Order: sequence, then C-alpha cells, then structure tokens
Amino acid sequence: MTQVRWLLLVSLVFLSACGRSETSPLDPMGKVAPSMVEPGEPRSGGGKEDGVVVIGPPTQPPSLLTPPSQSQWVVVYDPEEETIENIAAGLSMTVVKTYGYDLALLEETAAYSSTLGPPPSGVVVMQTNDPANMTHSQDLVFGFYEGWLESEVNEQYMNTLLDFGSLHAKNQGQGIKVAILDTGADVTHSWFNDSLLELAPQLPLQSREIYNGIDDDENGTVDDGKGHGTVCASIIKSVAPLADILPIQILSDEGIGSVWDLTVAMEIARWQGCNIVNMSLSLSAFSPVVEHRLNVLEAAGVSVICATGNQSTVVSYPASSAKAIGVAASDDVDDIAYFSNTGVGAMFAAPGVAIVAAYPEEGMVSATGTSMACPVAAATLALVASYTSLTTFQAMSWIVGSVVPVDPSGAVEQGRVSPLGALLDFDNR
Ligand SMILES: [Ca+2]
Ligand SMILES: [Ca+2]
Repeated sequence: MTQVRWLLLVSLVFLSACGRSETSPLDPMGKVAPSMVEPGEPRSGGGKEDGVVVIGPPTQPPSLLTPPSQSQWVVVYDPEEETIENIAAGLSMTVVKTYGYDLALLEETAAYSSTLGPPPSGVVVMQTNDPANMTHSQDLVFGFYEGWLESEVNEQYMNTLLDFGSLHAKNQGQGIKVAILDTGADVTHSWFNDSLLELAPQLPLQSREIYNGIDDDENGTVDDGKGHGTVCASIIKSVAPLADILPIQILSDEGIGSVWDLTVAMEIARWQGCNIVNMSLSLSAFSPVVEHRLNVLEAAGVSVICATGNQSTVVSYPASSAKAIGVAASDDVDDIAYFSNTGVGAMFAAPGVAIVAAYPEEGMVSATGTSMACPVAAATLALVASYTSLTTFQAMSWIVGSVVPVDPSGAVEQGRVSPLGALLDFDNR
C-alpha cells in the first residue's frame, strides 16, 4: 500500500435496531402474551402497538460517545514499511497501545500540530473523538413474551421454514467460530447453556452485555440497545447450535459505538481465529478505516456478514461494501420485509420478521429487523462451511446456488438463504 491517506475521520457506529421504551409496560421478564406478536405479521413504524414497542430514530444525534480521548488517534499501518514508533515520532505522538500487527492507539504530544504533513506512506489515521458523520439508529420492533419458554424459540416459523429437523440432523455448525460485534450478550442466559465464548479480561473489549438503567444518550429511552447482542447470539445458536459463538461488545447499552471499537473488534475477531463476523450494525457513511479492516479480514479468510439496514432504502455501509455480505430481511412466506433496505449490496435475504430469541435476564423476545436476518445468514454460512469442510468463501457458492426466490425478486442479488438446500446440493454434487 503506497497511497498516502490522511483521514480525520470518525463515523459513529449505530445499532441497526434496538431497544425498548422506558415507559413501556414491559419489564425484562415480559408481560405480553406470546400471541401478541405473530410471526410474519407486518408492522407499521412509530409508536406502540399492543404489546409491541417500536423504537424509531432519535430526534437528535446521541451525545454520549466515549472514544478514548480527544487527543488520541487510531493508526492502522503496515509494519513491513515502518515501525509504529517511527510513525508516532513522525506525527509528534506517543504510542499508547498497540493491538495486533498493524493497529495502534497514539496520543498527541505538546509538539503535535494539526498542520503537520501527511503521515508515512500506507498509514491510516483516525481521530477518535470527532463528532462528525453521526447517524441514526434504525427501527426495530421488540415484542416481549412472558418469562422464558424454550418451546417458543424451538417452535417458531423460522425453524419450519429452514427445516431445522432435517438440517440439524446433517450439521450443527461444529468447528466454525462466529464473532458477533454488537452490544455483547447475556452469556448467563439459560438458552446458551454456558456455551458462549468470552474474551479474556485483559483484552480491550469484552463479551458480556451490560446495561445501566440510565438514558445515557438522553433520547428518552433507557438502554435502547439492551438485548440486541443477546438476540443476535441467540439466533446464531438457534440456526447453528454447535458453532462457537464469540460476542464482542462494541456498542453501548444505548446501541452506540465508535469506529475505533469496531476496528479493534474486527482485529480481535481475526486474532481469535473467527471464521465469520456478524455485524448487525451500520455506519453513517463509507469508512476507509473499516474498509481497510474488511480487506484485512478477507485476506485472512474471514467472512463478514452485515445487516442491510431498516430504512426501506438502499443498503447501508458496511453491508454495501464489496468486502461484506449484505443481508436483507424476509418473512415467513419469503416476502421482503417492508422496512428492509434492499438492492445493490443485498446479496441474500433471511428471516428477519418476528424472530423469537433469548433476551437478557432470562427473558424472551420477538425481534424484527435486518439485524435479526444477518445472524440467520451468518449461521447458515457456519453450517455450510462446517458440513462441506470448505472455507467460508468457498462455502458461499453453495449458499448462492441453493437460494429460494423472494418477492420482489429484485430486492436482493441472490435470494433467501436455504441452509438445508445448500447441504443437499453439496450431497448431490
Ligand atoms: Ca437512550
Ligand atoms: Ca444506558
């Protein structure tokens, strides 16, 4: 890499979809009967329906964003061209931390000046606290069920649609590791049966979902993002029960994160030997720094699966990246969900309407959004890679070859994922 890039950039990462209202009558254990949310039922945006909480975009950009500090910078560099110490010296900065072979955090020194020339060739720099490029979180419907009923998860339409009985008799995703870059997960939930992986405490990011009961971003909703990562992990567990699942918390309990944390998490996923990275999130715009990490992951053979977004518009970034697999949401009859972003970059559709999943504190939820479709597709890839013993990139062709048509057909580039179809096609190769 020889092109000089000098980027004063922070796009703030927001959750694709999240949350429940503080004023909701629903507590974490739920007070809504399962019948309140029927699988496949279309929903309108905004306000509350019976037993369903609809969280829309905040009226103003959230204000609580806590990247390292105003004077710190993320640097992505090529160690074969220059050492981080020399790069830091050239920028009048000091090295705070290094993460992996080409990621570091630098601190400005007194000699630092924004009028300094460009960094050394091949170095990507990003200031960690620039409030530019803010975006909105995306709509989602959460309907809460009464307590925890495993049967509700095991008997939902998705299981029939994807034929879990036949599918899991053939493969359950064993040997494939999936990272979930999200709000973290309630690893203590009984649905997981202590099966989730956790990052070691000395690493800069952790796995457990934490919520504080405070409306930190002052948007009128407490812990907007609570449960989002738990739901994503639960969906992976449902579709690929024996896959190794590694939650990495990069989004706050309000569903907000930084490109810094996303970048570090992508690198951690690579170090940890993950085969697949699930990113049910979106940025406000293209990010060269994230794109760089996508290239690094691709070179390492790691597949990145992203939600297309829930604004009924074009595919958001990073799902729109050529280096990522974008997933739109479909329903119980393979119709594309009204809210789903579609078109170029939406490679697949997957069930993402009224998906029943585990929710923190022994709860259960019916969740709707492309955030839910994304882990279905990620888990599908885990199953096919496990069954075929192919790389995830090679396994992708079997998923492409076995998709089911969706309506409208042009909404996605391929179709709705069919994990069993892919395994059967492989059998008949
Ligand atoms: Ca909030
Ligand atoms: Ca909070």
